[in-house]
Amino acid sequence: MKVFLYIVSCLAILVSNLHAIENAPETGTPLKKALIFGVTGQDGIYLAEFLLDKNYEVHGVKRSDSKKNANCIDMLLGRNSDEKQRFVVHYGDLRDKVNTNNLICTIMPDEVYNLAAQSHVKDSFDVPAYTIDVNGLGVLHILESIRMLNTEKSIRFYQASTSELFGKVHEIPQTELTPFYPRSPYGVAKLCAHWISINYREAYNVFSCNGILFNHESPLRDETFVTRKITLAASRYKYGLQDILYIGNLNAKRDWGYAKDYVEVMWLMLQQSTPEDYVIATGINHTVREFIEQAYKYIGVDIKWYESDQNEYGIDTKTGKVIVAVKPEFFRPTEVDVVLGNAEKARNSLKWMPKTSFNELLQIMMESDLKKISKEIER
Ligand code: NAP
Ligand code: F7E
Repeated sequence: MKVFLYIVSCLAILVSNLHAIENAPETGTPLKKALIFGVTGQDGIYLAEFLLDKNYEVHGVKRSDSKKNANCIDMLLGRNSDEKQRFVVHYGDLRDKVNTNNLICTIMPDEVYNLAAQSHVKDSFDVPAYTIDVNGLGVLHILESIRMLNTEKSIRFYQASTSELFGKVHEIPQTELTPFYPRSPYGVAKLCAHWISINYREAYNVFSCNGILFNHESPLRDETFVTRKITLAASRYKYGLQDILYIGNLNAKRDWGYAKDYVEVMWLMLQQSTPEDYVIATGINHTVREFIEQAYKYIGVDIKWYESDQNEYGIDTKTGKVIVAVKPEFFRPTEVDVVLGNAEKARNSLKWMPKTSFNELLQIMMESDLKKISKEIER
């Protein structure tokens, strides 16, 4: 009986401790340490912010010459107080395995998020070897460090996989079981990363998860990606700073979500009892043409399209002037024509769903860029 009571009281303490951990205040001693490769990127900034809000100690790796999102990095550093260094920036490059190993060895994080990549699909055709070096081999360097340091049990690993793996799609919509057919050096490099992450999970029990994320955008999206290129062009048009938006394939279809919604699910994957791969998407897709029409509609401009393919152009129905024109230089040697994700597994297992609709995303991006351009004019 005594033994039974002892076990019951131990269990009660354990359960109350677990409850305390789950409901731990958002301030106080940090619960966990995260290491983010690619902290200066769109997702890196949002993820760092998200984890700091969860009271993590966040270590971000940036390349020494990176100027990307410098104001956001400063803002995150501003959250440090004298007593608490909860956001720390380290210099690094995924191509340097000594650097990667040293970072993991000295920080000894609980969670590693690999968001670092040469992430421009079109650029990857110009720098294929570099892209494979960073996006493929770079991931191996992280996994090998985790293994060599015998930290398979203590470190959980997130790999930024991508809908670009589906490329020339075998089925619509795409799930975790859809076969891959990448269409660019970027996609091929990410396929290597995807499989090496699965291989280290199966061979060495590394807790590694691939998040197969479909396109996600925000005001922090780099200006060379199509959504941001469009919201900036429409905003400049409104203020008379840009006449024509030169664009590539108008008919490509993407499943666009909001980056802030997507970083939450990266974290959720690493909180599960088993490491798995998940498709993350909204389940709705739009053409580049639709994105342009909606962005210009936001500033009160309707577009009428003329001609087709590489000669296509759009005019402002009020003024009759050309405001969009297709330029062959923005086309890719091989294109991913259409992607559409089915995130049912994430919905059922992680209880995750995107919160932001396509129209809300467009509004967030347009508002931000209109503000940015009007401020630039004031200066
Ligand atoms: P991003 O804005 O282009 O950020 C990429 C990050 O990687 C930057 O911090 C960049 O640092 C860093 N980086 C580049 N080369 C590096 C190297 N050699 N060593 C270390 N760091 C390096 O990309 P994102 O949109 O945030 O995407 C995050 C990750 O998700 C990427 O891996 C991307 O491929 C993947 N992904 C993105 C999407 C999407 O729609 N956004 C969808 C699926 C998957 P610098 O500041 O030095 O350039
Ligand atoms: O292109 C077409 C282009 O460069 C979207 C990365 O985050 O998401 C991103 O890759 C579509 C393509 O993104 C222009 O041909 C037309 O069909 O914005 P994007 P992406 O290639 O889909 C995936 C999931 C990732 O993993 C990547 O890291 O738009 N398009 N005209 C254009 N694209 C660009 N960039 N510029 C144009 O002028």
